[in-house]
Amino acid sequence: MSQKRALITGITGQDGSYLAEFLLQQGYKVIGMVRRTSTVNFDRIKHIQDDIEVVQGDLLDQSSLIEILRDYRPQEVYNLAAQSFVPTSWKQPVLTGEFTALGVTRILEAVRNVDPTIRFYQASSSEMFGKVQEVPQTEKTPFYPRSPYGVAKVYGHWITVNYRESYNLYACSGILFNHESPRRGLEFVTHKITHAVAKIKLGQAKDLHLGNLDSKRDWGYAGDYVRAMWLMLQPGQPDDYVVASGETHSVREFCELAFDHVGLKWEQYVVQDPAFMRPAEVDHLIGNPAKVSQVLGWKPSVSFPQLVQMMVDADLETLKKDGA
Ligand code: NAP
Ligand code: F7E
Repeated sequence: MSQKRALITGITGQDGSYLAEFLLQQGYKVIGMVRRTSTVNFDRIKHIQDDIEVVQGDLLDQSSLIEILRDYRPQEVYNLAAQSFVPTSWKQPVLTGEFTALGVTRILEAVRNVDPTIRFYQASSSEMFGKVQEVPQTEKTPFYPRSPYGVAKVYGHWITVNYRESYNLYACSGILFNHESPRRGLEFVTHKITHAVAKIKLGQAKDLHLGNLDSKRDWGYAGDYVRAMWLMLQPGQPDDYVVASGETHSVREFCELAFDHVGLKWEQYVVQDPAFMRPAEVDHLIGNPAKVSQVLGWKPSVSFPQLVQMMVDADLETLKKDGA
């Protein structure tokens, strides 16, 4: 049998790097789409760079998407590229809409025109639930997004469903709750906390400024969540799935565990800073992973405390190496 080919948009991001590793292990040829920048930013994929094919393209540029699909003929496309930081979506709402919303239509159009047998994964988000209408959230919970990012993701979700229903594409929307790792961008709250904990422990920082400590998230490990993306593209029929741990924890609890892990008390270091509060908040997310577990057999392998410890340990190690 010939080798399967998968295209990943957003391969330089957290999830793209884990998904690429996972697909290589499954024997795929992995094609990663990257946008042109004046300096390359391959930090997360440099260890697998020789094993993957990197191609230039941009979600803003329709013809680049069509050309990549024509040249590489993937059987699976994972659309992970997006402007993914929620606060930036208030500062750059139009750009966020272009990447995160309309970008999905551009790539779906490319799929439809070049090869409608391609199986398509859309990276949807629990941010679509926003001001939650139901607890816990399932595939049937109505959306109420609370940021331009959340609104853009709702568009991406529905255009994926619409192309499935209009053109019979094998298109799936994975509604993933927050997933983290040592490769998470430093601006997201989990990595911001673990990085600061490691710096404080090593005497390189004095405090940590955070916004809303009460907001609750359903946090999991990114390495587990990319497996769910692949599982969604394997069955006979496409469908949409919530992927979550089924547990919720506050930002305060995350701080407590992270500081505890290095023998410090979080209250002595964390400063609440209005600069990090959002114009509209998503207060309480908790997903119900029953469908993905029953239909696809997906289960997470890393618990919440293990995730926090993994991230703190990784930051300590990196900072020690950098200092040496
Ligand atoms: P991330 O680390 O921010 O990575 C985003 C990726 O998108 C980067 O590779 C970035 O490239 C690329 N990108 C941005 N704009 C692009 C454009 N116009 N054309 C081509 N590439 C572009 O995000 P992530 O955490 O891996 O998340 C992956 C996807 O899942 C995103 O769509 C995100 O919104 C969604 N999601 C994430 C979570 C989560 O908890 N992580 C949960 C639900 C959904 P550069 O390296 O050039 O910036
Ligand atoms: O915020 C609160 C903040 O930025 C989590 C993205 O991957 O997951 C992510 O979106 C919570 C929020 O992630 C700070 O107000 C407090 O309530 O880590 P975050 P997010 O907004 O949940 C979803 C599923 C995605 O799809 C997104 O792409 O933490 N918080 N203080 C803070 N957040 C940040 N960033 N920084 C703070 O100082």
